[in-house]
Amino acid sequence: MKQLITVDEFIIRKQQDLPYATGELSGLLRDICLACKIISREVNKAGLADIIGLAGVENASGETVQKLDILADEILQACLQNSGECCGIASEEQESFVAFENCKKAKYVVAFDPLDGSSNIDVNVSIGTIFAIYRRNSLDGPCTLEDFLQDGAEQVAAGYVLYGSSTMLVYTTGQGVNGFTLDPSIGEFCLSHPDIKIPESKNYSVNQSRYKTFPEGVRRFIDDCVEEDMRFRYTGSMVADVHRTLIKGGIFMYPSSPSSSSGKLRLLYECNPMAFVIEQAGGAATNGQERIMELEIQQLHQRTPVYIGSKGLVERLSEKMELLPNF
Ligand code: P6P
Repeated sequence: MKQLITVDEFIIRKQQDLPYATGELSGLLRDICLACKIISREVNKAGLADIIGLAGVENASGETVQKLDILADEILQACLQNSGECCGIASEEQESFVAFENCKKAKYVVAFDPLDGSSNIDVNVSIGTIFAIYRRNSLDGPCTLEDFLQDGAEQVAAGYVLYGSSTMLVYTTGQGVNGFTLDPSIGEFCLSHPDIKIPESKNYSVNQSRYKTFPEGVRRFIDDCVEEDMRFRYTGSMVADVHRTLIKGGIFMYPSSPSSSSGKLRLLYECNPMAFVIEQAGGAATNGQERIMELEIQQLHQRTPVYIGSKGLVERLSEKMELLPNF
């Protein structure tokens, strides 16, 4: 039988490789895993319980919120507040950040999208949780907004949990990318994809229905993808589309448009964490001109165009955009 390594064991082994590690980050990662195991249980029974469907309220981005979004947000906030290693959180589902009065001295803040792709919930398409962990910059006392407005390059850890045909955790602490599959029979994330590297391959993923609204460079790049018979896949769930891009290779794109010059996806809790994972797997992530993880962030829910995936395709896309005018 293949050796079974749980994420807890993996984190402890990795921590032993980091002499300066004092265990707080490891503890925080384990608490995020606990929250996502609970969310996975709720997502997997959603079709059975009367918690599916719209909650009738709007989130900070003005999008109609599904009940599971609220539940996932509450579960993550509760687990992080109880962890003792987190002094505050920022969530897609909450207008402002939340400072944990009971953890004023904790070293880390966490930003997350509790349930990304929620428009897919009632059609049973994969959805996911995305998280980013930063060291706080503020001194002891309640965390501040500036603790969350750090460049993506300052992330100490980031990753996602995909609630798909199986529930999978993928994360990085800056020493490569590893994937863990949840074994529901023992309630453990088990190492299934060690040291993931993104291949170069001819796949592209974009909401083709918005083709006419894309910058000219993006349209020319897509024309080349079609001309070269590249495989096209798009689910409308960022975690599922980026995870497939990580495993199979290719490029995921959410461009700007005349109606949204910054695109749709959020820098803090969607694009930066995904960029950290993809770069650590050997890929690239840009907004068409600049590296995602070097973009200046001024608001919690700030949006950015994003082009992320295999380095070769991201570079080809960026060259097209440099040569051709944008909006
Ligand atoms: P569109 C889901 O609502 C989401 O935030 C991402 O998960 C996904 O990539 C994107 O929006 C899909 O947006 O405009 O293609 O439906």
